Amino acid sequence: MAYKNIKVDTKGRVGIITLDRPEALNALNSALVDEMAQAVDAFEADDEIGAIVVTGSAKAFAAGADIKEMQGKSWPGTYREDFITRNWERLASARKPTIAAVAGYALGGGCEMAMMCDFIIAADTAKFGQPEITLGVMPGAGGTQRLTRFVGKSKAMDLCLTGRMMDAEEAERCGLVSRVVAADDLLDEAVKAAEKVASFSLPIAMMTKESVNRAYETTLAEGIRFERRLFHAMFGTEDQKEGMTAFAEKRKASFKHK
Ligand code: CO8
Repeated sequence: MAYKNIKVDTKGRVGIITLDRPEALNALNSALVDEMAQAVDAFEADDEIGAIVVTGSAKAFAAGADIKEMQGKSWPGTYREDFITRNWERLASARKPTIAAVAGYALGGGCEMAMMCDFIIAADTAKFGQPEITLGVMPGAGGTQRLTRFVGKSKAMDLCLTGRMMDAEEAERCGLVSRVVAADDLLDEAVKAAEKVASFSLPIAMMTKESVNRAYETTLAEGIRFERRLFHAMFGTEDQKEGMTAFAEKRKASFKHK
């Protein structure tokens, strides 16, 4: 598949999607969002892939939706074509685990794209923000929703209403990112984490992801019930037998279902 706005690579069982519009700090245009969906489709269908890393450049993960593409748009055209977001949620709906590796700017749609991944590893150079208000609009791809669930109302309101950026340290402190690493090590660290995830049983990792995500969609009692159903079902897998037998035999588990 020939992509124009992203690059796609693999390392072992890790699929790597790199946003690649250096002339525009990886601003997300419609074509890029469509290509992202295609790349996710391809990795999801590939039995050799167990986890996906999404990354950008040293200067920008993505500086937001492409303002020059959006500038002349009008309503109801945006609504009718479901402008830019028609394939947007494909990354969020990936069933295989996904990790965002963020260096530099992750603004607007860039921050929203990172938040669609299962977790974010940030370089110490990362800057997150929802500056849409400075452009006369508001976040349109999860910024008011995912950000609020991840960092709470006060911080989300602060970022969305002032349009200010927060650095990696603040992002880690408020729970938006799982860890901060040196910029030079970002991709290695993200791929290492993805390789670790991909070394486990894939169906177990997928169910774990599904269960954590359920926490954002349901009540605690229903979420606990959902978790328990999956947990009990895992005892029907060979990988549960292998994982627990390997522990008892003091050896490394070799999971069958990758
Ligand atoms: N869109 C289009 N082009 C951009 C964008 C963007 N978001 N960001 C940067 N560029 C371009 C610049 O125009 C410039 O191009 P040129 O060289 O042709 O003039 C080039 O990238 C380099 O940028 P700068 O010269 O501005 O670089 P600086 O280092 O001086 O500044 C900043 C970096 C601070 C990141 C600055 O570029 C900036 O403020 N960018 C815009 C950030 C922003 O407002 N983002 C939010 C966009 S709105 C949005 O994301 C809405 C989301 C709704 C749904 C999204 C679904 C995908």
